Amino acid sequence: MSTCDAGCGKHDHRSADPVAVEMLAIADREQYDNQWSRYEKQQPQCSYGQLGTCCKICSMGPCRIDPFGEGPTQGVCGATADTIVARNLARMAAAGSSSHSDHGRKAALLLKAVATGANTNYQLTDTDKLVAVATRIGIPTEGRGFPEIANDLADAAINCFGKQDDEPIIFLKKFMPKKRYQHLKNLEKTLLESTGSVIGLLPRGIDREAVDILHRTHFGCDADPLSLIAQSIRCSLADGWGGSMIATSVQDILLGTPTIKTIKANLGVLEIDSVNVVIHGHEPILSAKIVEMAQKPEIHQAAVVAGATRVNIVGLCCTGNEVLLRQGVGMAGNEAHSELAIMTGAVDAMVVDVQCIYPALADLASCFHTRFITTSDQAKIPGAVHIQFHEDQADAISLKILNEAIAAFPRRNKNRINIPEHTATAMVGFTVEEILKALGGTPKSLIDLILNGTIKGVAGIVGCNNVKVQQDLFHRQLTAELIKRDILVIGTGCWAIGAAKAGLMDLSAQELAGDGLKAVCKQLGIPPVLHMGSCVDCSRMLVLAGAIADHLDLDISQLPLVGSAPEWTTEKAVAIGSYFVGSGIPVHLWPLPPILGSPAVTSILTEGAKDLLGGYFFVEEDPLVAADKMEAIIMERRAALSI
Ligand code: BF8
Repeated sequence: MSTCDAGCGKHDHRSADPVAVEMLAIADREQYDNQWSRYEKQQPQCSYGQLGTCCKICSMGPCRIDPFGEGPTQGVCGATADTIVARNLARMAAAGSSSHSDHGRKAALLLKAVATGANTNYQLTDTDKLVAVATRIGIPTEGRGFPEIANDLADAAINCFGKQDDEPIIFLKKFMPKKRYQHLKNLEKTLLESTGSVIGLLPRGIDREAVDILHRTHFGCDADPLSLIAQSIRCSLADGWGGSMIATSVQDILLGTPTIKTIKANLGVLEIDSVNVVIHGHEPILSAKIVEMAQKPEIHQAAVVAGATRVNIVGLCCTGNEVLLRQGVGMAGNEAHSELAIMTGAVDAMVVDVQCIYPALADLASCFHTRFITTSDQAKIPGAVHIQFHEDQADAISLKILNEAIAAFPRRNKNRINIPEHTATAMVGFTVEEILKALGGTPKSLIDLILNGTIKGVAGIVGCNNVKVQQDLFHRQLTAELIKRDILVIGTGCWAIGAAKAGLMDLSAQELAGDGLKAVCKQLGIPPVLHMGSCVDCSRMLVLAGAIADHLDLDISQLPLVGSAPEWTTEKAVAIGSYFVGSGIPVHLWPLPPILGSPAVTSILTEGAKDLLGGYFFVEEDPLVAADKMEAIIMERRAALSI
């Protein structure tokens, strides 16, 4: 499987990244199992699953509905394709929201421990952000000490997870722009009047909305697609404006708010003479500490004694994004690079926390000297070395992990080392704070540029890699096409890593932008594609959208903003897409979500949502056509605002 389907022999249809192609040639030669080879063995994949019409919620099933009318039209209990698809989608949103939010919970609990002095391994690093977030939430700050403020903020955040009253969670209430909040409140009222039933959209509790989905999708409960989708949106809003917002805000307070910096991206960040430690997963509470501890003289000394020049920490996926933005750590790659990194033979340890970690990494690591180290009781993988992480022993555990990596270094097989040379340069760290700083402190100049048409609008992109799409191809083509059309592109996650690897975050990418965007980027000294962080940092995009909306006294659904999740893979991406839609932003998706087996669900998400929420989903396979559609949405919104 080394050339394209058309047999042109010129490119590898598995990846658009030449570095990955180089590694895949080695994988083919050495017959290393990988996601592409396993995908091939899975063919043909189940079409009921692809359409979303398989139900295995009770033991009378599994039941399946053929949407083309061949066979039964209901499951044993009478569930239709519409019910089954809506329930499956709701469960995806619940799982995705729970992953982000549980991450946020851990950050909030750590903030509490630091504030009370129970944890001395971490500090209140960004007290400006602490005061800013506390003020926004309505916590008094005047004349109070930082630990006291942090304690109240931690309590407010923790309360968002477990409170039992019906009031919307405080983070959403205070961060969501006024008009959007009011719109959702009014919509709840209108839906109650028109349907006679309660259809809630504003989340009451982060945990509660996920549990609500597990309850209502249990055998014999909610069968109504509209009600199920509304709850999916509500649960996802609890993620975006709650769990993820808490994760981002608290991590900034504890670890520092990222600032603009220039880094290197791709497998070339691995160093032949260094102890290479790849940190992979999502929660920077551990990975940021590993980066910090790697600077200790005793660690450097131990590496030298083992025969290495130094310890070189590099990132993968979203925990990589976190330390990339805060600590300037090189980025080895996105999701589809995780196996390729180990195949270089130069990774001495891969240290993982939670989410997006292939269990296959344990087997692959065992073919090399690589120590594959799991650290979370929530992500244990057979075959891995498990070193349990405890926040209150973070320094000591990080040192232990680093010493494992150093011990592995002398066991490298030099004949099996293949580090691709290439890296791209990327300017990263565009938090809302940094964007506003570059623009003179307020969103006004960005708004003026949008109003006068120099920038047509803003596209927020998030996304993974998905073996069904040529790695990074959609990310590269869509992004390049949007900036060419004077659309500023911001985003997070594995999309951001793909864009960085492609050089789209280098200053030289200014030349690829349309005249208006190019001039702005040159004047500000920034690239036309802005890295805002990890997937929980999609909350930064919400804050930016909210700042623009409030400044103009408009609803987000009126702004020339559009979202995309190309190459999406995970349930977390379903949650992100859903909270964008619930926040009033249309979202492009590729590959197809598992909803097409239900005409009702498809119609609600692609059409009904537009009328009710302003945001909606659309699918498009071709990156250039996707760019056309995204531009058309921006132009439609501009026209409605007469700009
Ligand atoms: O957290 S690491 S594969 S899920 S994009 Fe996608 Fe990448 Fe996972 Fe979002 Ni981030």
